[in-house]
Amino acid sequence: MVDKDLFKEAVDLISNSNSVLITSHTRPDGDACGSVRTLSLALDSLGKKTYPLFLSPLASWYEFLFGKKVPVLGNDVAVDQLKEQPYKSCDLVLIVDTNSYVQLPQFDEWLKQTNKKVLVIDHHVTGDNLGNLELLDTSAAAAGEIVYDLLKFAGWEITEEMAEALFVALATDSGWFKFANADARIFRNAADLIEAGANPAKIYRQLYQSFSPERMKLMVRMLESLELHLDRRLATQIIMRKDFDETGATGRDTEDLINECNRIGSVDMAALFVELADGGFRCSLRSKGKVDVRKIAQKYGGGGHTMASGVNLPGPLNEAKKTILEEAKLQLGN
Ligand SMILES: [Mn+2]
Repeated sequence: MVDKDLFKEAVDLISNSNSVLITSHTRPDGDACGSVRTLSLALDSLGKKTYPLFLSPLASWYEFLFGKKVPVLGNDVAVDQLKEQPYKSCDLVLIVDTNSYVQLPQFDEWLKQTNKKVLVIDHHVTGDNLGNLELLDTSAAAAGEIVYDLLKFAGWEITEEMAEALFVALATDSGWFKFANADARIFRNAADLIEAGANPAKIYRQLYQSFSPERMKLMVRMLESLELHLDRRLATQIIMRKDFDETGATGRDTEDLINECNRIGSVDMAALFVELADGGFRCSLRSKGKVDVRKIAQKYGGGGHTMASGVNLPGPLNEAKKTILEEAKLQLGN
């Protein structure tokens, strides 16, 4: 739990602000989307002007959370436009579900030179201390849990819409309440949110039964690339640019696909390599507990959690794979 004094400071900071820019990490996941949505709604109802902004497009299955499209930096808003209205008059920047520059591509340039107040709400162990004030709780399974704690502390009304968005944050960051972070606290919070109006069956359908055919085809490609190493304890999978071209899927369609091969019993660690436009690879890492994938990601400039991390590696593919294989070997032995 975040210290009560810090919650008080955060409530004061928000209360004293008029216009708030709200953002989260690139490749926004359910926690990022649910937390940004909830904070926007909460601050709207306090009479604040809110400007949610994403740093890359969100996956289609999170769109139902938002009444209207949230602008994406680089697509709808150029970085230079952050110096203009309406962003110019924002007197608070709220960053949720990350505290790292590397997770805020392009936005970081602006952030480094702005003198606006910054409030960070995050549950990651690693961070660059981006905030003037930071609500950090590494025991929270999702940043949405800290947002929920803040709303309860402040006594702000939690509407049905907010309960739904928070439920999405909790459910997705815990793999629908099945990862190791699914503790009693998250189940209690989830129960509260259901009582506040969140509908789990409806949300499940929106999140997990709404694939596009293109995404399904991309998943097939990925599964075909499956290789097992280190006595079948490390699984690697690959998605190349041509897989996107030939299936019609886009980058945002890769979210969550990494978790598929963790269904194999012998697998302790999984790595998914997604080829980037510059020839490098976005490498997502998952562990079932024996490997600390954050250590690996951090060593190469990435970050995340013990059991779920990500890092960008230079190409070619063989070199990127070799790097991960060597690191996995160090921790798994063999
Ligand atoms: Mn999160």
